[in-house]
Amino acid sequence: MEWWVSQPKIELHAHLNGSIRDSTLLELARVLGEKGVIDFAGVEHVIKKNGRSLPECFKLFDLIHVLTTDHATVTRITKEVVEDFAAENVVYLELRTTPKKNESIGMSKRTYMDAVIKGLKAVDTVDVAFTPSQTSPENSVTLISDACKTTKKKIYVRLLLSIDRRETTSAAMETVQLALEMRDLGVVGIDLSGNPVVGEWETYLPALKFTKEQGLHITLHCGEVPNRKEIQAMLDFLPQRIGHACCLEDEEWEKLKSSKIPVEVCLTSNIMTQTIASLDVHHFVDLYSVKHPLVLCTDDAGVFSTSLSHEYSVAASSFGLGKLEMFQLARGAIDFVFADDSVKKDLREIFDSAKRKLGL
Ligand code: 6MZ
Repeated sequence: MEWWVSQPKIELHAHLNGSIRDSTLLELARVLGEKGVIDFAGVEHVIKKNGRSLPECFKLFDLIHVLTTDHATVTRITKEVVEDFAAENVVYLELRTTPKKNESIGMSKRTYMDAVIKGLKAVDTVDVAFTPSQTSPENSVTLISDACKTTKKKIYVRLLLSIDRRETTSAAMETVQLALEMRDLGVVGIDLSGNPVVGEWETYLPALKFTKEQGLHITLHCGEVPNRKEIQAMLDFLPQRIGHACCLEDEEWEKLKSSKIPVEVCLTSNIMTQTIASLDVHHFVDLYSVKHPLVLCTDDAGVFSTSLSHEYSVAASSFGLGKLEMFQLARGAIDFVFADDSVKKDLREIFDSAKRKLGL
């Protein structure tokens, strides 16, 4: 594990509320239990449980949202999640989250996101680099040129706003508008996620088309469950990346390969949710062997008790890959990040310097 921790890594598929430390979730649950809002004894075993089916995961997310959705907690979990990724040498993190509304506590999608940004600014063991703003420089936090001068561990963080599949067309559109408003604050794209058996592709399509027209990047959860019509429509839409791609049939498989759309592969998540029966039949093997662009990711490091270093370790041992091959896999992900070319250039330098230090 030490080796996989020491290697620089890029995380492109991490859901904020799925990446919370268990200890934090238990603490939050205990506090709400004491206030009589929830039954702590009833939820404690749900949080501690290891191994969950896909439907159980979405039930857990509903519970997590009860525990986390106030401004101060959103700020706290954002800070902790970024710190945890930085601590294991993730040098670039694209963190995704679903902006939430909760009128009873005065939360709008915008104030939810402001709380996320506050969490990023609160990270003190790392430098969080936002896109230097052309229009409002006061909004940019630690510019990368400043970060380079420090000796602290540096992590680039960019944000993706998620559309939940339970949302309506207008709610999805609101999220895209918000992403556009927050471009100068590190928001680089839109994700479509949520329970894959809920909702219809046509509902989100107008918002996703608008996203494309506006030049924001798009990644879609695609093929987490079998749904040929939707998978084909998603691939035809040509998003910049897709997540999972577990349940593709031959025809879609060929479409994916010829499209060269990079795939965010989440091994532990796929196995724990029983989306894929076992690692030896995981599509990583096929995609890797034909050099299809792919990146290893955690999905929900908290919910699945994993880390990105663990995902690298699992891939190396399960698929017989060596240290250099794994390093190259991580470095290759630079090409698919949604940040601009100057960030990509800096990441290449970070990886090349680490390669020398690691003796690869
Ligand atoms: C689909 C998932 C997911 O947005 O509240 N999410 N959507 N498939 C998955 N695979 C297991 N894991 C997480 O983070 C939690 C939300 O991310 C989505 C779900 O909508 C979940 O409610 P945020 O920060």
